[in-house]
Amino acid sequence: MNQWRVVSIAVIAGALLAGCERSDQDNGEERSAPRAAQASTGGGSAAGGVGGAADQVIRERNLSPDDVLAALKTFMPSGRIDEYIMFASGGHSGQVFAIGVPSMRILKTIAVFAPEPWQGYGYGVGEEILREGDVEGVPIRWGDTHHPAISETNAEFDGQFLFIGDKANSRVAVIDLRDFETKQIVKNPLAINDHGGCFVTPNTDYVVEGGQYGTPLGWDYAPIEQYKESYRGLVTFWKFDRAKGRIDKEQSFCIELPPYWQDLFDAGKFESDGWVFGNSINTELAVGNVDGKSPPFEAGVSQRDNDYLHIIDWKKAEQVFKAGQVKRIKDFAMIELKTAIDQGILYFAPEPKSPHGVDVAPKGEFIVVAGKLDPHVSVYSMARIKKAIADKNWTPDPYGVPVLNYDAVKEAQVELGLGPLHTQFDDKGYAYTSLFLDSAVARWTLGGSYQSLHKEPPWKLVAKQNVQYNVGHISAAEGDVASPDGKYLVALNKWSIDRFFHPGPLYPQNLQLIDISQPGDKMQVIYDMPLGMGEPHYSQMIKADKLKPWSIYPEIGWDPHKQAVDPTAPKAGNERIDRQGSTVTVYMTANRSHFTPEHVKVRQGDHVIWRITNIERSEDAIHGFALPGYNVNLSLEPGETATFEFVAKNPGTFTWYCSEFCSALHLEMMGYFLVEPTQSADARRAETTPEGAP
Ligand code: RUQ
Ligand code: CUA
Repeated sequence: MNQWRVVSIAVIAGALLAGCERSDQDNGEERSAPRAAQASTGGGSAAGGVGGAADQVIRERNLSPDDVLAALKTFMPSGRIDEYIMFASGGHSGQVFAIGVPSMRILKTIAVFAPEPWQGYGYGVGEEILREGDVEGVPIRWGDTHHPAISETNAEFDGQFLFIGDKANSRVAVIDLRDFETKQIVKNPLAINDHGGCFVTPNTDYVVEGGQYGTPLGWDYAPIEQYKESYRGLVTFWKFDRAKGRIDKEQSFCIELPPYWQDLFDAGKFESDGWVFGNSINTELAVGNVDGKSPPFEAGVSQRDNDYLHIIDWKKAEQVFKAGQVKRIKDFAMIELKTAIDQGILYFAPEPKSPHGVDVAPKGEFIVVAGKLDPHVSVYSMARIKKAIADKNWTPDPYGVPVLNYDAVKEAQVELGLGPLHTQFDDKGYAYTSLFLDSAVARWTLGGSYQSLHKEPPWKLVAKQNVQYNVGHISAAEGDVASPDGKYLVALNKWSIDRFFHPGPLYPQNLQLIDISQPGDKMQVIYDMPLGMGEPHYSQMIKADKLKPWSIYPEIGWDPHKQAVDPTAPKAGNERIDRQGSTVTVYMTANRSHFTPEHVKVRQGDHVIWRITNIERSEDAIHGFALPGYNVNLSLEPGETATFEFVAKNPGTFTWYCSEFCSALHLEMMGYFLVEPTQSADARRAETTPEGAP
């Protein structure tokens, strides 16, 4: 055993030497056989004479020095834990992924808006959470998860909660990071879909959900010809109750906005604390080609040279809401546009043509908006914004919103390349912006107090790193909080042509890990991670040791929905079956390797309430509970109790079993659910056979 360990370490050490020595001179070249030879250690190396073994692998696999270095930077020996955890939205999979960095190993899919059988979410339990997100009685069982937000304390990630928005249906979900499970879904009562959610204020007082396409508020009908008058934009402030771990709808409010298409949002901090910022498109109020003469959306929405950065004083808005100066729509508090203008809550600043992405710098003094159709990022200064407001240096837009003078609020414009979208920050005074059309990540310098952190002149492009391909968001290690770590950046690429074996015409996404630890023009792609499980849209990356997840639930009989012990949960010794009229309640426990009781007998038509507690206290001793014919599958983590109910509609002999391979006698972990018919088989068949059928 030991001998093998020594050898493998020596091989790696040899390869490291080979890779490190030559990686600089080979940066960015095409891979070739001669380079592979060059990358080798050249026979007996310093690494105890095993360089030859490394050489052989390097040659056989045709690896360049950069390849070897990348492998060494990302390889995680068995048993070692990743330094960062990245929470990536799952796009239209409706879920969230937890991914270890730098290994890029997927640790968990967190079921949020879509049922997930292996987590027992939506198959007997979890349905009450999914139902909270239904729209007017229509079950919605998917989501388009876009922007995850880790809870913050003093503008730093605190690792307690994760919020995720569903763009498709304008919903926000709360995930508790003690057990990595979804606890709540709230449906926005006014907006039918959104985009700029979720972003948290620096102490997670509010989870901000920015709108997207203009609609009549409250999902009402209005003809598209009345767009200007009847359609509106929106931003919602969901109040988060940290003690309860829930959004408090009663303490939440929204602000009516002109029917521009609000896009991304970010919360201010420190100098800009108390403010949120959102970019917008379609200040043209384009409605598509409704009349046979107007331009289609893609052209109509991009006609003007400027759209508006939305600058919102949420602390003032909170006071106005608390003073009751709101209108209620669908029993939800809304600050009307006129109130927002009169009370000095809402301001605009021009931003170049159809921008995208708004990101607040670590100390909160600068706000960066990317050009999308313009090769620049525009940097606004909070001090200048405050001065322009004090000086009333504005002209009103058609809805009466003050538009601040661009030159008065602009700090800098930095030319980066084609299709700038989203910006992240590091510890070296650099900002990073994704360039969708260039398929690159631009590194550029911040000015102001960040100037002392780097050698280059301020507000200048420093380097571009190519990525494969069409990058949307980027995510740096703690890259959008008060003290970013630098080190790693992940490019969330939309296209992966020529990178992987393609499993049919639906290609995986390509998440590329970039080493950003070295200053200047040294950046390196060190890992390509195919993800064939949805379209990760945005992610946040937190230091792993800030997370304090449970390994088992704190007590036996724990109800994860309440995050408290349920005193009525089944326990060892009190397992039983109670009958009251036609209601049968099962109190069951699960332990390696049996369910108690082993037989449950009911009559057809009985209402069955089935309760199960996993009474294990060992880490990872999970049991499943699969009940065929009734669409039930649970995942019971150590200590967890779960309850599901159904009407035993169909008689028969059903064999339930444990669906998690828990022990040597896992196959024996089963039981019988016997539903005695109340009618003869012929009578039942007659009832269920459609008329006219043979
Ligand atoms: S924004 S298109 Cu995150 Cu780039 Cu949704
Ligand atoms: Cu319990 Cu398998």
